[in-house]
Amino acid sequence: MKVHNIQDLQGKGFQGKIAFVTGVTGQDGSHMADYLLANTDLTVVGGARRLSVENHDNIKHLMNHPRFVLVNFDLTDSHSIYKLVEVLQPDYFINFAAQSFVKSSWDFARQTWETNSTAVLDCLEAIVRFKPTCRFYNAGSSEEFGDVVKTPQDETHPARPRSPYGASKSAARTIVKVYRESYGLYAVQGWLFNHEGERRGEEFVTRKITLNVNRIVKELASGKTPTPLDLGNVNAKRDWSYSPDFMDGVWRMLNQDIYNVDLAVVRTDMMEIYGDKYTQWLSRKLSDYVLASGETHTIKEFVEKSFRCLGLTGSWVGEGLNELFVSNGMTLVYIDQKHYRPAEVEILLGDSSKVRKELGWKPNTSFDELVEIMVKNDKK
Ligand code: F7E
Repeated sequence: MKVHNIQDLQGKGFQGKIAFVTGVTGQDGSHMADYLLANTDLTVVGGARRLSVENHDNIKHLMNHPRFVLVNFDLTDSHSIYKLVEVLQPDYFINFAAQSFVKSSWDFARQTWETNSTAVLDCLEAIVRFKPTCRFYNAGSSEEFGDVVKTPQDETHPARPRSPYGASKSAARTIVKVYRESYGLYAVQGWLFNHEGERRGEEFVTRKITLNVNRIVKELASGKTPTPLDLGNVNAKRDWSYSPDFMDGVWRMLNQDIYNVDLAVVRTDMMEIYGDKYTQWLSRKLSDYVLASGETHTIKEFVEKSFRCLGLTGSWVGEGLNELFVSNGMTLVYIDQKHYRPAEVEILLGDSSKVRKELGWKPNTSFDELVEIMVKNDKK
């Protein structure tokens, strides 16, 4: 795939409006690019870090798309962000690049902070300086709720992060709000509960399970004693959705029917054009929204359902670190302490009624369908 440098984009004369999507080779960035190319006539410029070994699997189908452009971009280099916004003049800046693996955020706390918080500040500053009308979306997370004080969690839940990752996303939310209110930017940050799919990284628990369940069933079918899967806290509960369903929610957040008046003067010309509708916009400000399925399941349930998709049933025996998932007298899953985190978010369950009511968003894929999609994909 042809990868451009930022300077190559100068004077390119793209047709129509432009969306810049960071982290485009990742799960969410690639699904966002797919969504925009299918549902809008925007030119989509995808930003990805330059690596000596390319990792373009999630976007290889876009290689010859006439409205897709790939550019070398590094979120941790503020010069790269400034240059990009100045040269490209995007209409939308959608930030999905992140250090997104919670467990690693204890080992790489500074890198997590710089990528997930400081870089967001740099994006906002670049927009203020070079394209203040650009609409900005930052990927927020249910990990910001952390040590939850009520269930389900909605937009009013306080920030109580439990990891450097959660703290970094929470700090980013604060700076997005500050820039929105200080400069009248159209800048939002959703709270995205867990969202998975066939493009999910292999270190996340869902993909780890669907890959290993397939391996184990294959080993059993060939008469081998399977090497069991090692997991951590299987009693944690998560609200899982299908990543492509969330892209529609993100796009709706970027197109809220409002006029951001925090600092703006009430304009009589807008009043004349839009009448009552304008007055309604004035009373409704730009919002951050929760995206969630509204169901919560344990890791154990994900394991059971995955095996069941391939026709295998089993049961959990033992407790704590000695807990096992067994089938026909064979151990298929065991617990390894090394996967436990220094602090865990025990339960996440999202209440997304606000986005459903105000922006008309809803998920289309059930938990059972999600597990089936992932297991079947890994079977291939
Ligand atoms: O863990 C438990 C683990 O790593 C889910 C990211 O997208 O969603 C994701 O963060 C749960 C945790 O995702 C293993 O302790 C047990 O309770 O798949 P995960 P996450 O940490 O929930 C949020 C919303 C984000 O924003 C993040 O970017 O599963 N668990 N055993 C395990 N987790 C992993 N990874 N590996 C295990 O062996």
